[in-house]
Amino acid sequence: LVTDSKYGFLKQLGLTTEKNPGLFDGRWGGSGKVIESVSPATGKVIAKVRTSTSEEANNAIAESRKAWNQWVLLPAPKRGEILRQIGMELRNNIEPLGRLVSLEMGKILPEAIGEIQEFIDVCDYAVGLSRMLGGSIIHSERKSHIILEQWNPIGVVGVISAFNFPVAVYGWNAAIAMVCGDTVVWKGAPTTPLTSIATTKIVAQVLERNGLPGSVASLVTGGSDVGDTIVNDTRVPLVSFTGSTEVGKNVALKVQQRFGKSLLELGGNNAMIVTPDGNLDMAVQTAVFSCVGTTGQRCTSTRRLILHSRIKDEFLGKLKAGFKSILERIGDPLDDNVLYGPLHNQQAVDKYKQTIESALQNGGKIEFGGQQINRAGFYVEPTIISGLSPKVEIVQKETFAPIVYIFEVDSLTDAIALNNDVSQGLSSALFSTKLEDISLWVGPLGSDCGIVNVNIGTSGAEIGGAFGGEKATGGGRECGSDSWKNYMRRSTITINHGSEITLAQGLKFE
Ligand code: UN1
Repeated sequence: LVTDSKYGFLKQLGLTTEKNPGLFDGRWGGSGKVIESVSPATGKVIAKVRTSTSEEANNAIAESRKAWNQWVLLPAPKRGEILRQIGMELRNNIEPLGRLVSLEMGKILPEAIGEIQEFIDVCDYAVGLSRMLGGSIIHSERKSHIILEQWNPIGVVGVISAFNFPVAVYGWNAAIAMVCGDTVVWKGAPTTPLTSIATTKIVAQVLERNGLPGSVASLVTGGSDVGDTIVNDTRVPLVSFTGSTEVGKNVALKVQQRFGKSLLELGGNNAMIVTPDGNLDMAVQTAVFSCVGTTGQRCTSTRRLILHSRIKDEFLGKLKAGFKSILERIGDPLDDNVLYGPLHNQQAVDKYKQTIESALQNGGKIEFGGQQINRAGFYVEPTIISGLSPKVEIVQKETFAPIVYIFEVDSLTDAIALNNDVSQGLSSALFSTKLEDISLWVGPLGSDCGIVNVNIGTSGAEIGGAFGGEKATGGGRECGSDSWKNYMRRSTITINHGSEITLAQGLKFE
């Protein structure tokens, strides 16, 4: 672990210079291979972490299942009280944990802090939910019968999350799963192991202080072999996976093979439509954040801008000015005043470059950016590309980088058709103040995405709504609304409180 005095927050989070075990199953350990955590801002190693073997992951599932026997018996409001304490502990650690996310993932500090806030918000949500996990009572067709619906905890939930939101996505899943009476085995991204360790320490400490097994929130670290252990294990009835469509599809198929359930948050290819009736300045301001915020590495980042021909030139001019102002705010994501940090790793830089090259080969015009930035770490310029056919491969697929494609249309119907003409269906946004436009956009012939915004960008969702998308995004919904139902199993209960047996459908069997 780096010992630079600038990184004092690592010690505050209980990370030591001695050993950094990446396995927690009630005890810290791990005997898998050692991986390096690299700072995206410098390209230098921050720490070495020992991963878990598949066998150890297997054992973590067993420990988590054992812990379930105790956890599931706590009444839901008591589980809510534990989530309240986790939320408090996160509040106490918001600054150091935010700094760690910024150091290890590479997003700017305010966004990293925002991500911890997202976990805190979902803890608060879970506290409320703990007294509202209601079922329904249904009228029976039979005399002296009653039908009830009870939602029961499902068991061990496997959470496999990505590097770009190394705390929040775990938080959404863990807080809701735990309040529903499930235990969790988490595999974070192999490139953000310190964040996973520090977050698990915070959660486990609260559990243990309350006399509960820390393995209610277990952690495994490693590559796809460790992930596969979770995916293939029948003791894990639900696997929540966040990552690429390609990997997610395999996860879904494997989980389905054993009749498990999967909750998928896969790729997005999010578009923002700007009409002549939208507020152009608001649209530009939000487009800058949606395109280049988190250096274009949110699943919800804007990848396509669909502009009405009447405002296209004006919008593009203003957007370029916005991007230009970002260039002056590039720097170390931990430093004040920086708005734009590096990509996560070299692989991301390579993909960025390949995409730019392919854009040029396909007749695209670079309106802004397009180059790697000459400094240490993984920095690239925020980029605007026009002149591509919407059908070309790079436009159809998600590149996790700050690249946005411009398209021009003459009507909202054409814009909606373009919006929907990709395989993914996560987020979408419309800028308009016309009631007809907005109604069309949010209705059956409008956006086919899970997130359908009006006069805000494609990214930056709150936790209160259900988060997720359709089509190749995987169909999962996490966080707010009734997403909790994914983490429980439904029991349909018919009770006969009379003194005769009657059959449904009026059937006589005598
Ligand atoms: C993700 O990129 O995986 O809506 C999640 C947003 C954030 C979450 C993004 N609240 O942009």
